[in-house]
Parts: sequence; C-alpha cells; structure tokens
Amino acid sequence: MSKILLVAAALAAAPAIAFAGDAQTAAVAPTVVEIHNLKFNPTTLTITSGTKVTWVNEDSAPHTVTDKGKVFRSAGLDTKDSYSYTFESPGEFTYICTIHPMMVGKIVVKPAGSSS
Ligand SMILES: [Cu+2]
Repeated sequence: MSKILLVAAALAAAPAIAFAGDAQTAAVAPTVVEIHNLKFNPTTLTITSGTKVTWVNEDSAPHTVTDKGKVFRSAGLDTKDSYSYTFESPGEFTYICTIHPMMVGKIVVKPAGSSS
C-alpha cells in the first residue's frame, strides 16, 4: 500500500477537516484566479496572509474584481488583463464582477503560520 494512496484516502475521508499539521506544507496553494466563462476559477481560494492573488481575465468579455466589503477593487479588465492584490490581514472576502453581478468569488485568508 503506497503512502500516496493512504494520504489520498485520509483526505477523502475527512474533507471538512482543513489541512491539519504537516499536510499543509506539502500543498502549494494556487494564487491565480482565472476569470473564464463568466466564472471565477477557483470560486473559493484559501490562502495565508501576505499572499498576493492575481486575477486574469481569460474571457472575451470585460470583467471586474470588486470586493463587496470595498477592501479591494480592480478597474475594468479586458481580455488577458490582470489585477493583483496582496492580502495582509486574515478574513473572508466575497467579491463580484460589477458588470456581471451573478459572478461571485471568495478569498479566505488564514493567519500566516497558523498550521501549528
Ligand atoms: Cu464580468
């Protein structure tokens, strides 16, 4: 039985328990949110504080990245335009595209070094 299979089985068995302990160090969180087909991908991105997130518009339509709490806000992004924001403080940030308000995304910022 390989270690990888055991880890995968453990993760599948407990998806609600966020990466406790050493499991977190092995995973490199993506810090790019693609905007494609009128969706933010990933829709919810979990990072640690101090992480810079970059949104890239892969659609032909223009989009914005607009925090509902007004912490961050992009200009209009045309195709292939990008916008970056560095999250210094923990919290949950729900954002939308103001041009297509049904587009909703979320950034969850955990305290840095909170794994132990
Ligand atoms: Cu949009």
